[in-house]
Amino acid sequence: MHNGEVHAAKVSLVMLFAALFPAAAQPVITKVEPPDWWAPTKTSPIRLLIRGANLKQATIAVRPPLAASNVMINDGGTYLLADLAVPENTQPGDYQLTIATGSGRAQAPFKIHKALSSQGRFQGFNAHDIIYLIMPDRFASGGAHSKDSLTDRAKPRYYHGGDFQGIIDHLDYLQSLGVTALWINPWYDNYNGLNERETYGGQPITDYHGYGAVDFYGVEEHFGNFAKLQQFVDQAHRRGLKIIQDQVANHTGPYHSWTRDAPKPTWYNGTPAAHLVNDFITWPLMDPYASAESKRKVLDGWFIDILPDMNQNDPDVRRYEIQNSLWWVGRTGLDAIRQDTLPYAPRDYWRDWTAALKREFPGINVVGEVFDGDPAFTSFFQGGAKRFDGVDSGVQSVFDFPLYFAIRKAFGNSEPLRGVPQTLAHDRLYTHPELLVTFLGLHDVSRFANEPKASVDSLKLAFTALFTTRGVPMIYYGDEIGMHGGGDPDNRRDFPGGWPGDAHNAFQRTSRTPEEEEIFEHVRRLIELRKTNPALLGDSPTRNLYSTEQQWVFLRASTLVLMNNDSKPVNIEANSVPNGDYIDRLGGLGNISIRNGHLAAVLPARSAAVLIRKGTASK
Ligand SMILES: [Ca+2]
Ligand SMILES: [Ca+2]
Repeated sequence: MHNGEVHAAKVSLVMLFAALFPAAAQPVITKVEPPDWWAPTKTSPIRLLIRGANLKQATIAVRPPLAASNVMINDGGTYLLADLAVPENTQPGDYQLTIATGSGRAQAPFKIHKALSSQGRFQGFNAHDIIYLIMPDRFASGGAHSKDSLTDRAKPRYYHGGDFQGIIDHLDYLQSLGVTALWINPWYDNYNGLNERETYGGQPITDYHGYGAVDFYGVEEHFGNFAKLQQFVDQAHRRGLKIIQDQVANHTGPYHSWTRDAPKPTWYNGTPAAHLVNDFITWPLMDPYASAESKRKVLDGWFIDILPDMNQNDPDVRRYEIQNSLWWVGRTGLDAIRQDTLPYAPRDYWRDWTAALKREFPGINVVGEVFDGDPAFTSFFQGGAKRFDGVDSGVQSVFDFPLYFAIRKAFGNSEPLRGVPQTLAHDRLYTHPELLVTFLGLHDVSRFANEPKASVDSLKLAFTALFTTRGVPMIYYGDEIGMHGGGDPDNRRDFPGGWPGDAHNAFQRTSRTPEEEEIFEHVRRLIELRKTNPALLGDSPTRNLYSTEQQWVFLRASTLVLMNNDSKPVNIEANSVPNGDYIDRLGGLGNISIRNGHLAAVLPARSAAVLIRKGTASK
């Protein structure tokens, strides 16, 4: 390099700095979070996170009755945090934010909306509901988004084109099945490029699954936009379907802008260059003898070494995340939240989070993901009681993974059916077993149909167990037609008929295969049975009457359930059965009369009977 070149390089650098940092640089606002709010609100003040440039020594002003205070600006002058009081008497309207420094001013709109009416919104789910889980990219395409380089249905880790409109287009189908609530996998805006940080076989992927947020206030453009999301929630509500949002407080996606410039040094637990890795060793979390050190990796470590871990011990992060949860509920009217990876964030965070949700939306509730087969562990995270650490998480429900494992083993792998009642025997550990969300499968595990001993009969039997035992049953999209699929991502195949030109359409009864229709009709009847017979609802009392290796007889109030998981017919005899005439509601056994408390019946191989005592059933 000779002198002329050095000189030229110096000049261009000087010019670049002049362009980026003029002598008296005006403040710039690039993003305001939350972007708007509502009134009246019980959450005041809210904490604004404003991103921009040249914010050093800035002041912030806003028209009364809103008022800004408690300003904090990061060293780089790229973030300003401020409290914003939203008094009870605030009228809806535009409240422009003005940021001023000695070098000038910048303004950004800030809207206060009229708070949504709670009529038919913020409902929570309860023991009467039946949940249906949809991975929005994989259910149905309503054509909201034109194909791009990230969309390729031949690639299992690319976007496939499903969207909110596709779900709206199939609400009839969901109603015909009878479900009452939809859990939708995350709709946060995820990275708009190929994810080169998480690769499989050297190949980059897309974050079609939604678990890698790059904007907690954005809607993934492959699924639609915010207006379409509001339309979806409203249309679902009009049909009596509740909406459960999938939220992720533990981490962001690897491409979030905070990884390059965080609002505070303590925003994440660590940095992309220096952080712990989550070791998934969770048991110390419920151990009264555990040291803080023994829990550090699982609480602060980055998920699969890739996903930046949010630091909820920083009060500003805590408020940011709580407000973000409130914002989605308050701006869309949705009904409940499914929270990802509950054990990996501090328990006192969940306490504060659920308290804030209850304060603003008393009807809403939460189901937390605690992916563990031990009810001693899963129950530890259910709220309703203070545990040894003095914390009541306030989390109303957790997924019943222990029951899931027992059901899969018994019906999917011909292991003893006894494992199911034995798992339920641990219900004393839960504060509210009737609110546990029960399931045969979901997006993180292989499909039931791929179990070694799975058959149409065993899947139907598993569904019978799901819909006759306590809890809030959930169906993973496609399990109601017996969809196949191995581990992630094969378990996330497109629902047949969801895309224009699909060769097979399982949404339409007339075009389902006989096998699909047999399973669908069985599930539909079980849902109908549960809805019309309060004895089968999640909170109805249960009494075991008879349990052997492969047979089980139990009573749900006035309803008698018999199961045979053996490969041959068996003679079942049970005593202490309430006398009366019982109507066979599933078929296959016939009506029976019980006298002197004695039941004797022959159950065909891999079958169940649901019998309702005359004069007590149906509403
Ligand atoms: Ca995106
Ligand atoms: Ca964490």
